Amino acid sequence: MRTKVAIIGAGPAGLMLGHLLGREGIDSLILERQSPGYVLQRIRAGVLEQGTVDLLRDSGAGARMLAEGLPHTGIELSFDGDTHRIDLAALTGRSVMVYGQTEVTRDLMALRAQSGAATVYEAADVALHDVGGAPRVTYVKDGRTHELACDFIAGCDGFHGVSRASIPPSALTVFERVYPFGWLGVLVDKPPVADELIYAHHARGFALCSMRSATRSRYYLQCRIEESVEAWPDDRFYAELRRRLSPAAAAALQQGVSIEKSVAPLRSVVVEPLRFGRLFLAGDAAHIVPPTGAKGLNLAMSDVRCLFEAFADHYRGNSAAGIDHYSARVLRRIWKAERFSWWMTTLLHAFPESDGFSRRIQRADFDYLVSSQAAQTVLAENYTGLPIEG
Ligand code: RFL
Ligand code: PHB
Repeated sequence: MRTKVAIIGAGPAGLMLGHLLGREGIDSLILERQSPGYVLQRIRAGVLEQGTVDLLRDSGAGARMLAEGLPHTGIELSFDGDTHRIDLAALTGRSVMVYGQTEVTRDLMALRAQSGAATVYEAADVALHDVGGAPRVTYVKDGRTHELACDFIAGCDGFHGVSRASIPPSALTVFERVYPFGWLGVLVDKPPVADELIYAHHARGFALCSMRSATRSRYYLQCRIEESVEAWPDDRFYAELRRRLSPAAAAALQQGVSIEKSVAPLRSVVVEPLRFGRLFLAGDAAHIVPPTGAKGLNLAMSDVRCLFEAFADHYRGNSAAGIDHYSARVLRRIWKAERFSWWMTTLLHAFPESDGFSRRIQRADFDYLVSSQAAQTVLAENYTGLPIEG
């Protein structure tokens, strides 16, 4: 078997790359370890930047998002109960779209099935070979070993995938920050507490009120890394959430029976460079951001847009420039998103080791933000998404 681009992973990064390549007539094969059902039941991100919305729409993958997604022109920040709205649209002329990662994935899966391009689900033991020369990928499907020869491999297989692990450690530098807490998330079929997202700092820890639709809410609480969901029955979760919100938001909160509950650790990771021979890393395979800035899914999308442009340049004009510059080009933007996600996390969370000095600096950061249009513009520009340069 042979394809031009072997894509490892059918998350949003892999599916979007396959979609963009297919529109350009460049064939690809996607290898995914899990089943389609498993991929679709993972509850993850919920906010799409303007650039992600534009990419989905302009590539013909945005119809349902445009019909069913919720455009948001602002977010609310709350600090020890004091609230302030950041008017994203007035500050930047840009907005965001609330549309779940699950739905983006479902739409891209449907387009790929329609296009006839191949995706092998439940591909076990995926292994990359001869990445520096004539790359091949082997995998086991239905008990048989298959081999796929290709021009390039796109490692879109997330943080625990095989692609990054196939690069010799001596060829990669890993930059990492682990935060001393996680997020406990709940999905519930109740209307959201407010029309817009609420990011709340409280001495007891961060809280986020998000949503998936007018009838489905997504709530998060900062928790210990090793927290177990069993320790958080719904009554305890909602009581804690109410304590961390402003009185008005707490009063509007509708409690329901959670349909999903999970704990995710928070960390910042970037590996450099994002290329090893003919293997390219994109999305969570290349970097992790803490979810506070809502950047993970959006970075995956901007990475694959750049990777697609690099491959398209190569196949159209035999120019290697795009491929040679991919890593440096996307890393500049990745680091800006890392900085923003780290800053939002630092502003809004309660750090176990923090003393009176750092708590007052945090409060001053919030007070400065609400009093300065310049500071709010910085937040709004980053939240709605920075341009792709180069
Ligand atoms: P994904 O979505 O992890 O997809 C990678 C795919 O690769 C497959 N895979 C393999 N396939 C073949 N062979 C192997 N050896 C393989 N190993 C893995 C996996 O099964 C999977 O289908 O990465 P991608 O496409 O780069 O997309 C990135 C986003 O998913 C991610 O950045 C965000 O979801 C991060 N994230 C969140 N971001 C937000 O902005 N807001 C959130 O609320 C939010 N919640 C989350 C998250 C990530 C989580 N993870 C990774 C555990 C919650 C969680 C739990
Ligand atoms: C979500 O809805 O899951 C969500 C929204 C905003 C974030 C993180 C997660 O910053």
